[in-house]
Amino acid sequence: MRQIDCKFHRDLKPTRVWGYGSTSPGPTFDVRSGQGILVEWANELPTKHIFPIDHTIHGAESNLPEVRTVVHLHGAKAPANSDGYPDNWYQPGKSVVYYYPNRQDAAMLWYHDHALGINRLNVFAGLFGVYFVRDEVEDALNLPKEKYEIPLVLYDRIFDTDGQLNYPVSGNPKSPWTPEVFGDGLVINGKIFPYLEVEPRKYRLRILNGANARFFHLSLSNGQAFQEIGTDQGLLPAPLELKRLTLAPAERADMIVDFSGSAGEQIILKNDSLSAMQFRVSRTSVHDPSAVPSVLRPVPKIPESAAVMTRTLSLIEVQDPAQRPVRMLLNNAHWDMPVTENPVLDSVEIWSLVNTTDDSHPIHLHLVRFQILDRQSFDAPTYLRSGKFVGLGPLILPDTSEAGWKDTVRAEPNMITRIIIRFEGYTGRYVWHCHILEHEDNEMMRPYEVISAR
Ligand SMILES: [Cu+2]
Repeated sequence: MRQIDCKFHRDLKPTRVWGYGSTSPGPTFDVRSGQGILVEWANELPTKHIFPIDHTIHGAESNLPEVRTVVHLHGAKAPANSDGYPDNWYQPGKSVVYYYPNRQDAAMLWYHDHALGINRLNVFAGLFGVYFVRDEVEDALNLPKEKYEIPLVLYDRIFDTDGQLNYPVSGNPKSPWTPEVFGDGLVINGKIFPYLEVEPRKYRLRILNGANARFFHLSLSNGQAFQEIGTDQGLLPAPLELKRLTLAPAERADMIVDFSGSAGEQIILKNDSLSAMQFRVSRTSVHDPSAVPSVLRPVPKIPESAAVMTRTLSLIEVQDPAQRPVRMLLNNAHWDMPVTENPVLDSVEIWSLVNTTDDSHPIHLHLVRFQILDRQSFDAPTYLRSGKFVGLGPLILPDTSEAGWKDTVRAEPNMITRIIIRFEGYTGRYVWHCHILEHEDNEMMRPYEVISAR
């Protein structure tokens, strides 16, 4: 991890960012399922942070070093001591070696900072990158590959007139935390409004929402559909046609776009009505040997009857007398309170995420993959007052694009969202949290512990 200068746009001065190695996003890992790797994560950052720190936030007190980092590989089935536990941060001049066994299905994972209380600032500074796991099932599909497979990391930033990153503050110098950060500059792979020269054929786009808080709603300017072939934790059972893709922070989508009917055209990837990037399709027709098979990878449903435990977990926003958010909580508990979620290794549980707030919160569990069961509206005021659950309306099945293995789920406002999880892999202390980083840093994160059966 180093402080570096990057050009986000031809017309912007170089911007000071933090990257892994000499880039942000950092280098892209490409590993094989079943072949473990060791990574030494060295913190060579300066000792002064580039953004204002809120010392009133738990874990970011003024007696702690300003610059602290710890790397989490999002979506990895990794041992607890290599998972980047938020308290296991270290200072510039130090490094750790982490072991990633990669004993999991082909998927797009991503690594990013996870230091307690300043994670939103470290990621905003640029500490994130992409990590692909490959396997034989994926190989056999003959999907577009190599230069026809493009990782797209989307995020938003605020730039000042000098081209430097600006992380907004609350206006209270003693407590600069703000509840969500939305940038006016949309960035893809470190560039503002980039273009990509493509051939008139199929491409595989591996899209990651790497933003602190923004949800993306993506479409193509010519009205063409994408074929979605995978989500967070790998391939869907079958390709899915969709014209608009919603991605919450930390969610991934594996998309096929066929440019074969668009030779000589320019197509814009749009976020709502704004332009994100441009594809410039060349005129000369090409031979495209790649395929999108109608059957991809079975995703066997975990039956609800397999669950040995159902946990009801509430999502709470704490407000000040002027109804401004002060912090967010999971089950009314703070980060440093005793562990309350302690699933047994290899057991199945249902987690009911009861969102009493007016925001959608992308909830992420470390270590595991899960399936979304359903959602239902409920009467949140009654629930908050009396703890009584009054359902309003029918059970809503997940979107078809949420049908695969997930590690991040949108807990929609005033809804209960149920997920089913098998706690496979390792015992030990992990975390679950909201992936809106401003929420995560301000108490919307809890430890959980996988315990052994004996
Ligand atoms: Cu949240």
